[in-house]
Amino acid sequence: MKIYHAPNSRSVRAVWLFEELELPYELEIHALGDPKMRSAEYRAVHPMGRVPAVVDGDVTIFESGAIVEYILARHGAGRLRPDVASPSFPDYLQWLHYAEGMLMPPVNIIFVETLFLPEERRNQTNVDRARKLLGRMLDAVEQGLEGKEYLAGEFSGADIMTGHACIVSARLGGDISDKPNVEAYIDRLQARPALQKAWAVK
Ligand SMILES: N[C@@H](CCC(=O)N[C@@H](CS)C(=O)NCC(=O)O)C(=O)O
Repeated sequence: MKIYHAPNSRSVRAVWLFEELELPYELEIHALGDPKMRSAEYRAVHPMGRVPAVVDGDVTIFESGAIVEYILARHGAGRLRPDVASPSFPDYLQWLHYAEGMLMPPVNIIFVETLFLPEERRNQTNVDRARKLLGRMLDAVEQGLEGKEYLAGEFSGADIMTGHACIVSARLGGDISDKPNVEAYIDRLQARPALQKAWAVK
């Protein structure tokens, strides 16, 4: 299988997933902002010219959450997701989708307003509002982790999605000083060899 990846982007989630599952993969590495990501050739893989995308034989799939669900369903052999009948299955699904649904929208605003835009076009009001919202979104993760090491009990695809979003949130100045569960969770995830390998791909 092939992963379309850009270092320090959401495609770390796909590489992390393959590493956790010890599945073989080849990489096509892009640099964020490289015009090649908007080429007709790459848009045939991902119509928005983004990462991650995965090619598996005649299947091409994009959206990190969909990639996690697809790989676990077709190649996971029951690993990294609870059985549908398990009491933790709803938690698994909920937290798998929480990353892109709730955490990443304010993270995107903070990224654009603090790093992407030239200084003269940045708007501090938008940053402050997004950081406040992100804090509230992370409160739910704090509660979701109460009494647990991982969001669905055992480590799962939900942690690859929402765990990665928590790490990025903290890096972009989301305040986790009042969120000890999230802080410890981030440390626990960062200690996983599979994530360390995924961060190291350049
Ligand atoms: N919801 C999508 C977001 C994909 C996305 O926006 N990826 C960013 C990297 S984090 C990207 O490829 N940006 C390149 C660009 O906009 O040119 C997912 O989870 O896969």
